[in-house]
Amino acid sequence: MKSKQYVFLIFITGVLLNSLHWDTAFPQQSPVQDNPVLAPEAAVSPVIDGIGNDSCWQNVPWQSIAQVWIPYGAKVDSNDYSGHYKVVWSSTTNLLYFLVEVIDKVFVDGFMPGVTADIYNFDIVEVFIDEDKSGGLHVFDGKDSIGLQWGTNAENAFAYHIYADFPKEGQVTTKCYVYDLAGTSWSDAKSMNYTSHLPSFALRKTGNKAVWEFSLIVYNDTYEDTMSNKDSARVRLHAGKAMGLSLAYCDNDHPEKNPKVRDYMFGSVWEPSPGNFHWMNADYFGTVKLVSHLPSNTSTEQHKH
Ligand SMILES: [Ca+2]
Ligand SMILES: [Ca+2]
Ligand SMILES: [Ca+2]
Ligand SMILES: [Ca+2]
Repeated sequence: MKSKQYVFLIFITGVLLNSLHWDTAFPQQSPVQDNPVLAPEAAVSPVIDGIGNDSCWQNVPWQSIAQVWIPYGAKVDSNDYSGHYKVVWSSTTNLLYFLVEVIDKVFVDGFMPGVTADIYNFDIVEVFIDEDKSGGLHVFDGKDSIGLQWGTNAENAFAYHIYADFPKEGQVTTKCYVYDLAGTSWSDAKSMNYTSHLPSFALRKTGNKAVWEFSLIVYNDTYEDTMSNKDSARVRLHAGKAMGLSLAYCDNDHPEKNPKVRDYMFGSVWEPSPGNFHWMNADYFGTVKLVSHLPSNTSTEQHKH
């Protein structure tokens, strides 16, 4: 009995020392989004104007976009970048709605498809969604070894890269360009224009704060851009539905440099080193669960910012 107690004491001491060591090694753990993120139903859909004063956004907790995926684990000053988001849904419109708020020292735009550097080298928001939460690779409709390395269905999950020119101070833009990669291999890689997947969009800039407000159609993995009836791949949203979901922000603070190269990529969930796996693999996505209402004990504080 005594020796058992002794072993237990050793064990507990080990656990405590280990946790102390953990805190020392990672003194300021960056927050992650809730697991799962609970998305309440919007009784009234938001007005898409880049202002988060709609009733549906009230009392919905912010979800942090604070993990540094590129360069992995880098320390970043909060006035260089900080960002967070909210998500709700509507059974009436059958859409998801996002509100994304970012503080960024310098906003960099000027992206032109096929002309400038790739879209992720500009200040953009990314939404990663895996409708059936299957996880897995989602780069190409690959066969054989390509399929093993890059996936057998590019639409297994979507990596929406959402670009818009920044409007003038205090102004709003409703024009965006949404991109993801598809095709059967790198030699056949296609730049898909998925702008139509966001039926409404607004980006407003005030000082060093930018607010994105937009709706998103949810498609399942049978989606093909060549479909004559894309609605056949559209998912009916309902309370209780769980999906893979993460958000990210690519940050470039150097408008003078050409070609553009992003400084950082931030994500809403943890990724293992060396980071930046979401564009390839839905295994790393977080989870959103659609609910009718948030539980009444949900904090309305911005507890993670
Ligand atoms: Ca609004
Ligand atoms: Ca920045
Ligand atoms: Ca999937
Ligand atoms: Ca920036």
